[in-house]
Amino acid sequence: MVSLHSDDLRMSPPDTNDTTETQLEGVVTRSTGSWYDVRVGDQVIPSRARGKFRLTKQNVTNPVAVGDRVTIRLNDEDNTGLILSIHDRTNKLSRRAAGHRRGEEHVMVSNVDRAWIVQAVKRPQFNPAFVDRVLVATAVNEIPAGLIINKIDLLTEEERAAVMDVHLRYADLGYPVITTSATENLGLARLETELKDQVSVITGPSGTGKSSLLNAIEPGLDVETGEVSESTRKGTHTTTHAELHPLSVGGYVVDTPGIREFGVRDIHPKDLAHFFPDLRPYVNECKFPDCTHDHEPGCAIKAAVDRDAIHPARYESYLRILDSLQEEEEQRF
Ligand SMILES: Nc1nc2c(ncn2[C@@H]2O[C@H](COP(=O)(O)OP(=O)(O)OP(=O)(O)O)[C@@H](O)[C@H]2O)c(=O)[nH]1
Ligand SMILES: [Mg+2]
Ligand SMILES: [Zn+2]
Repeated sequence: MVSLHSDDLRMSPPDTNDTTETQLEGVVTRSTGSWYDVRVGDQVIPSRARGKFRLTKQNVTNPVAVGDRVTIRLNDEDNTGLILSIHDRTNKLSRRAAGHRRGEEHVMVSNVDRAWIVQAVKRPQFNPAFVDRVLVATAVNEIPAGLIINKIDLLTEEERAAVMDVHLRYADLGYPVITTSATENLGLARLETELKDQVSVITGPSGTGKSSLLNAIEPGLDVETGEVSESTRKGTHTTTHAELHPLSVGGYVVDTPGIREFGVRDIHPKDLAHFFPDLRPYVNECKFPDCTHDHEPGCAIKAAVDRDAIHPARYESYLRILDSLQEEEEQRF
């Protein structure tokens, strides 16, 4: 029980008919926009958020994110909660919002130990630019990241070399890479070992098999999965909300909705190369100290690309992200 005169309570909406109040601490496991599932012990308490969160965080589409630790006030009558405060986050994974709130920050998840990027070998087509954008976003937030290459059962002999190339490209950069098939039960023991006792988030384009992988290692979850369209070879956006699931081996995984394009934000263009571990070693060797590694003469990064010390696809990703960040800068000033 908490005194009605505490600062926190004075700021909350007036309650006329209750005299006793229970405050509880929990973790947000699911958010639908206006309601949040908050897990407190073994219980899940549907909760709303205080209006002040929306008012104070104007550039964020979602002031409360899955993974947040929160204090709620329990309404004893209907067993719902009101989120009073969000505890400090250890980290967060954010991207640029799309649609009508374009450019704003969308916090996908907070307080995670590792982020896994899922790509399919095909259906949908492997997208290295997507991988590189998520790797930048995780590097900015100091979240360790790894790559899952799923649907390896679909690989033909001729396609194997190209997948090996991608595998080595990221493994050489120091990222853990796991090849899996959710349907043929390949690589799942390794995946389970990596997820054990960690709080992980799984992200990637729609249809790559994020939810299928979760069901394969934890059948009891019975998460909904959907078909990949025959005509577009893309997923059909089956998972609509991020949700934190417990694993019986220990730990938690956050399944997230498929993303069309992972937009990077909040990086000054001149800092971008620091978040590419393969570009970073050269940044101080360029002729101009403010080199953007794009068009400038005497660029050490371009020289490294020319002698194959940097993979051209990675440099291409760098240039595309640089472009989007410069565009964002121009709009801001
Ligand atoms: N052949 C094959 N198909 C797979 C594999 N994993 C998933 N699929 C299929 O791919 C389709 C999409 O799977 P989902 O798990 O719904 O994909 P998702 O990434 O969760 O998609 P969203 O929720 O829309 O973001 C389903 O038809 C799955 O059966 C795999 O390893 N091999
Ligand atoms: Mg899904
Ligand atoms: Zn340069």
